[in-house]
Amino acid sequence: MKKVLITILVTLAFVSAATIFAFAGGSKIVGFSQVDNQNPWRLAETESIKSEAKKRGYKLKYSDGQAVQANQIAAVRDFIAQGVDGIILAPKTSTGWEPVLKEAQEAKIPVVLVDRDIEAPKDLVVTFIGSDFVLEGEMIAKMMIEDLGEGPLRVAELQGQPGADPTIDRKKGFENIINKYPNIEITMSQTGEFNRTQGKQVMEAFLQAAGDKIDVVYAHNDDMAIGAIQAIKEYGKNPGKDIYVASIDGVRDAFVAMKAGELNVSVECTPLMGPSAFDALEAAWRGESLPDWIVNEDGAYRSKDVDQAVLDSRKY
Ligand code: GYE
Repeated sequence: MKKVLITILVTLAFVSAATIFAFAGGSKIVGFSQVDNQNPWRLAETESIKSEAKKRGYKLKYSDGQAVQANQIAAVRDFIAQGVDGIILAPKTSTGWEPVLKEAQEAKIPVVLVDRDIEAPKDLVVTFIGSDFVLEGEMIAKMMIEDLGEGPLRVAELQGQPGADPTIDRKKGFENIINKYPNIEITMSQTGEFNRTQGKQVMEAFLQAAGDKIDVVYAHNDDMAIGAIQAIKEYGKNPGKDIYVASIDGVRDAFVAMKAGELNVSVECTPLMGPSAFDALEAAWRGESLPDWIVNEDGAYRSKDVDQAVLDSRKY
């Protein structure tokens, strides 16, 4: 009798555990198309989405687009063909997504955009989760002016990947502010593709062309700034002192560089998208609608504010 009772109880426990698991997402499959993994920011985002999928019991199909939009479109098509329950997309560029998003919509697969927005009808996606890049560019320009004054300042700009939403808007935001100051000028501007190696190469070329005529480096992300810092050192100048260096993301390496006085400012842009991305998909599965844009709030840091305790508190 006792044995029968124990068997029943054990069976019940298993059944309820399985039910809880199914509700927690055990039966759902989610596809994640990442742009690339060329810098620590992207690695942190990939990790955030992978670990959140695991935590919530979803099976994640992951694709690295290797910085090629066509690869990402092919990956999304593949997710649709496999009949996934939802898609998380970190789109490289802001245009060219409409056809594949229509295919997802026809297949009734919700798509959540993370970290970069696109130009497409809003009803094609559940929401866009990301930072205000115009504001980030404005914050950089304001901090620079507070620190250095109203000029004359010659700014060398390292742009992000061409056609990407943060590249377009970080430039726009910075220009919104400096355009009010006739003596502040972007004298050189080129893409460093959001990575350290190319950031360094472009900075080397800038220094070769006009080493003594650069007052500021504005890099659209920290990783390019870190490459530029290396180039400035090799050129024989002091980054952070001879040339003011400012960038965006707030990755750990940027905090190391700020602590060393080589990077003057970094504006935060969180890559920790996992929890909010899955919250959005779950809302879509429940039939709820979300705002077009879920804005991540970001902070800003100056070199003088960064000590070991601040560095240790960073999560990415
Ligand atoms: O700043 C950069 C990354 O899209 C906000 O892309 C993101 C940017 C981020 O590769 O480091």
